[in-house]
Amino acid sequence: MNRQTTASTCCYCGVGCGVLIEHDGEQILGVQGDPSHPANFGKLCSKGASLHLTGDLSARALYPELRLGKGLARTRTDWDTALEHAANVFAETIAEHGPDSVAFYISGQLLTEDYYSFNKLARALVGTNNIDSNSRLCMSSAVVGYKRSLGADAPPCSYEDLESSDCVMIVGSNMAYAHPVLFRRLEEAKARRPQMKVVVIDPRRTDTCDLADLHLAILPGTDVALFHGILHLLLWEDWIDGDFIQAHTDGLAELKRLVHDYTPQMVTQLCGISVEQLRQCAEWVGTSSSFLSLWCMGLNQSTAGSAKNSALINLHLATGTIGRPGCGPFSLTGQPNAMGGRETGSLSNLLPGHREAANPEHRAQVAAYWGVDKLPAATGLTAIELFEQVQAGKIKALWIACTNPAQSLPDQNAVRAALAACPFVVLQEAFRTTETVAYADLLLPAASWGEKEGTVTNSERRISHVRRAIFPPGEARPDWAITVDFAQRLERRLRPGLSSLFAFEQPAQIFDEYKLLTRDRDLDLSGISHALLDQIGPQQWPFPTGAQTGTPRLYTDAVFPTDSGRAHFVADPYHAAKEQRDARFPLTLITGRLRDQWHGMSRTGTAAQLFGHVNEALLSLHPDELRRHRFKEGDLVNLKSRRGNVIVAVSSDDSVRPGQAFLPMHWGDRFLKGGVNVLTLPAFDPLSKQPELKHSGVRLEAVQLPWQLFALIEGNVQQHLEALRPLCEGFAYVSLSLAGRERPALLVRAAHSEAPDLHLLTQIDQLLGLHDGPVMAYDDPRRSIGKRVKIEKGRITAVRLAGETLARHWLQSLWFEGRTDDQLRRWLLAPLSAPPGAAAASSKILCNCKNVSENAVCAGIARGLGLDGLKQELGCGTQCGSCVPEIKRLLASNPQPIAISV
Ligand SMILES: Nc1nc2c(c(=O)[nH]1)N[C@H]1C(S)=C(S)[C@@H](COP(=O)(O)OP(=O)(O)OC[C@H]3O[C@@H](n4cnc5c(=O)[nH]c(N)nc54)[C@H](O)[C@@H]3O)O[C@H]1N2
Ligand SMILES: Nc1nc2c(c(=O)[nH]1)N[C@H]1C(S)=C(S)[C@@H](COP(=O)(O)OP(=O)(O)OC[C@H]3O[C@@H](n4cnc5c(=O)[nH]c(N)nc54)[C@H](O)[C@@H]3O)O[C@H]1N2
Ligand code: SF4
Ligand SMILES: [Mo]
Repeated sequence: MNRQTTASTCCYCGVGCGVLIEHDGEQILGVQGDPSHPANFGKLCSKGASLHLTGDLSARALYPELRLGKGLARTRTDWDTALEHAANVFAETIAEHGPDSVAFYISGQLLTEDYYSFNKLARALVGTNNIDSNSRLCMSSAVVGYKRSLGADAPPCSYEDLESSDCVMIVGSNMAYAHPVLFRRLEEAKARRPQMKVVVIDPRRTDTCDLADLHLAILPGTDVALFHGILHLLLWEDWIDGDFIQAHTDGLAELKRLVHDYTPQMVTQLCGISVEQLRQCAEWVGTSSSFLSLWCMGLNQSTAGSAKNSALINLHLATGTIGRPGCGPFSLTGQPNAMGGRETGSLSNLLPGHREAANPEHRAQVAAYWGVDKLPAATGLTAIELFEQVQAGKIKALWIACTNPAQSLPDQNAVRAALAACPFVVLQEAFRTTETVAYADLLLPAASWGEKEGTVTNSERRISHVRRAIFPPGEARPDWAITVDFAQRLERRLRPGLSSLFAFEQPAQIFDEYKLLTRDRDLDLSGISHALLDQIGPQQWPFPTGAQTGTPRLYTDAVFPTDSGRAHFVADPYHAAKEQRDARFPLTLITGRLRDQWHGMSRTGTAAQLFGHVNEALLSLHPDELRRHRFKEGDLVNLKSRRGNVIVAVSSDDSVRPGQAFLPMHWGDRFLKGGVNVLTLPAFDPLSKQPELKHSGVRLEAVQLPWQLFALIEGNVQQHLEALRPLCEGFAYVSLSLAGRERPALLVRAAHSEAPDLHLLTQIDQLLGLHDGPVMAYDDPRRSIGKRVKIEKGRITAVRLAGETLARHWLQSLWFEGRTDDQLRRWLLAPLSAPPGAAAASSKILCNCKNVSENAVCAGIARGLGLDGLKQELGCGTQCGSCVPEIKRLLASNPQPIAISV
C-alpha cells in the first residue's frame, strides 16, 4: 500500500484549519492537523480529527438519477442524458417564462471556483439575479453591518488579534462548539495573559462561558438595546476616543440622541441583567487598551440582524478600537467558504469583487469583463423569498447545490410544499441521504471533502488551496465541473454559435479569471494564484498583483472605503424579536449547534463516534420550567409553534433560563420526525433578508403515547437507517441515532398512541434480522408487548422492544459491553419488563479522541484528580481539546460520584 499525504483543508467551519490527509490514492485513511497552516498550526477539533471516519460510501450519491414525471421513482442515468435533459428543461423554461422563472440556491460550502461558475452561469448566461446561497441564513447580516458601518464587507482582523487583545467580547457565538480551534487559541492566550478580560453575551450559559470573566445572559434578541446601553455609559463616563471619532467617523450626533434614552435602568430591565453587569462590561470595553468583538449567529440570525451588527461596530468606532493590534469587530464565518461566496458575489444582491447587482456601473463593469451585452437589472430573490416564489409557482426550475433546504430553512412545512410543487428540481449533492433528495427530479452526485480542488477563504480573509487527495467515488464529479458542463450545454441552446463563456478545464483557470474582477477593489486578490499558494502557503487578502505577502489587518490608517473615507455610526433603534412570549406561546425556542455535529448531519451523522457527546434529539429546559409543566427528564412532549409541531424528549438543563427552550439545529426529519425547522419562522431582517432562526414562540403540550418502540441493530447503519426510517413514518414520535465505536449500531426510538398492526412490526423485525436465527422472543399480544433479542457468538447484535421499552438502557449497555447477562432470559420471559437491577444509563462520551466518558471523568474527580491528573490518567483532553471546557466545568462543580457504569 502506497501511503501518501495531501495537504488540504477541513470542510467544516470557517476557522479554515489545514489538514494533512493520509490516503493510498483510493481511500482516505487518516487525518492530521497541518502544522504549517496559519489557522490551526497542527491542531484539529473533534470534528476535524474524525473526518476520515465520516462519509460512509453507502450514504454517498454515486451516479446521476432522473425522474421523468412527478410521482415516478428516479432511475439511474448517465451524465450525458442527465445534463442534456437539464439543459433542455432550463432552456425551454427560460424561453417560455423568461430568465427569472429559474433560480439557483447554492452554498457557503462550495469552493470559490464552484461559486464563480454558478454566478457567471446565472447572471451572464441565463440572465437572472435569482441566485442566492445558504449564506443568507448565516452571514448576510454581517455583510450589511460591515458595509453600512465601514463601507465594505471586510472583517478587518486576524486570528492573532484574539491572542493579543486585552478585552474580548464574544457575543451570540458559542465558539467552544462552533469554532473550537480558534477557541483553543483564545484559551491559551488567556492562560498566558490572565489579565485579558473575556465577556460572553449569550442567553444560554454555553461551554464558551467557561472562559468568561463576565457572562451576560441577556434575554433573546435584546442585543441592540445592550450595545446602545453600553454606548450610553461610554459617553457618560467619557470612555471614548474623541480624536478618532472626530477624524475618522461621522453620525455620532444622531446616535447620541438615540442612545440618550438607553439608560442603564431601561437597558438592564429589557435585557434581564443587572446594572452592575452592564457597568462592568462597559468599563472593560471603554478602558481596555484594546477591544475585540467576536460574533456569530446570535447576532446575524435575527429580524434585527443588521441593526445588531452596526450597534456593535458603533462601540469600536466610539472607542477607536479598529485597525490596531488586538482590536476590531470580527465576525466569525460559519461555513468554510462563506467568505468566498461574498467575494465572488454569490448572494442575489451582489456581483463578483464586492460589487452590487443594483448598481448599473458595477453591472456594466462585470458584463464588459465577461463579454456579454448586459447583466440583468431586475432584483434577484433572496433565500426565503425564493422559496416563497417557488411555492407561488413563479419559479419553475430550481437548481440546488451543496445545501439541504428541506432541513435547514425555516418554516419547513412551507418549504417542503414548495419543493414538492416545483416542476423541476435539480440537486447537486454528495450524499443521497438528505431530506432534500426526496424532492429532486434530477440528482447529480458531487465530489466531497478530499475529492475536489479549488480555494476557500476563512474568517480572517485567508485563502487556502484545497487539494484533492483521492478521486470521487462512483460517477461523482467536482461541483465546478458539473456546473461548467451544464453551462456549456445550456449556452449551445441560448447563444448558439457564440464562443463559450465557460471554456474552463481546470479550477486554476476559473480562479485566474475571477481574481481579475477583484483588481483595484477593496478585496483585491489579483496577486494570488493556486501556484503561488503552493509556494508561499495560505494568504490573507488584499493581495494585489505584485504583492509579496497578504494583509493581516485592515484600516490601519483609519481610512474607510466609504465615499467620505469616514466610518459611519449607525443609529438604529432596538426592535424586539418578532415572536415575543405570550399567553399562547409562553416559551422562546432557541436553536443552535452541538459540538460534534454539522448541520443536517449528512456527513457527521454517519460516524457513531460523533453521537457520543450528545446521542439523541433532546429539548433543553430549565428545571423550574420542567417542574412548572409537570414534566420529568426524558418525557415526550408536543413542542408547538405557530407553524408546526414536533414530538421530542425533554431534558433538564440549567444553562437555559426559565422561559426559554433550546433545541439543536441539526435534527432534521431523518433523525427527529418533522425536524426542528418545522417550528422556526420565515420572518427576516429588512436589510439583510436573513431569517430569525434563533427565536420562535413555542409551547409544550403533554402527549399520550403509551405504545413505545426501541430497536437496536449493529452494523450497516446507513442501510438500516434508510430502510427503517420510512417504516416509522406512521408513528407520532421517531428519533434515530447511532451508538458505539468499533461496532456501530443504529438506535431507533418511536412512540404512538396505539400499537401498529402486526404486519408493520413483522416488517421491522425482518429488517433487523429478528425473524430468524438465534433470536430470543417473548410476546404478550393482549398487552401489545413484544421483545426480541438476537444473540450471536455470545453477544447481542439486535434488539426490538415494542409496547414498553423500560429495559432499553440496560440492553443497550449489555450490547455495548459485548456481553450477555444470565438475567437476560429471565427478564425476557417475565411478564413485567423492568430490567434487573438499576438500569445503567450509557454515559455520555466527553472526550471523543480518547473515548473517555463523563462518568469516568467524574470518578476521576472523586478520586481527587485535577485537570492535569485527569489528562494523565485518562488521556481525556490531550488531543483536540474540545472537551476541556466541559471537564473544567465538572471540576468546578466538584460533583459527587454518580452512578458509575465504566
Ligand atoms: N459543531 C459545529 N460547528 C459549526 C457548525 C455546526 O453545524 N456544528 N456550523 C458552522 C456554521 S455554518 C455557523 S453559522 C456557525 C454558528 O456558530 P454560532 O453562532 O457560534 O453557533 P449557534 O449555536 O448557532 O449560536 C450561537 C449562540 O447564539 C446564542 N443566541 C441565541 N439568541 C441570541 C441572542 O438574541 N443574542 C445573543 N447574543 N446570543 C444569542 C445561542 O444561545 C448560541 O449559543 O458554526 C459553524 N461551526
Ligand atoms: N433552526 C436553525 N436552522 C438553521 C440554523 C440555525 O442556527 N438554526 N443555521 C443556519 C445556517 S447558519 C446555515 S449555514 C445553514 C446550513 O444548512 P445547509 O446548507 O442545509 O447545511 P448542510 O447540512 O451543511 O448542507 C450542505 C449539503 O451539501 C452536501 N455536500 C457536502 N459536500 C459537498 C460538496 O462538495 N458538493 C456538493 N454539491 N454537496 C456537498 C452535504 O451532504 C449537505 O447535505 O443552516 C441554517 N439553518
Ligand atoms: S475548528 Fe474544527 S471544524 Fe473548524 S475548521 Fe478547524 S478542525 Fe474543522
Ligand atoms: Mo452558517
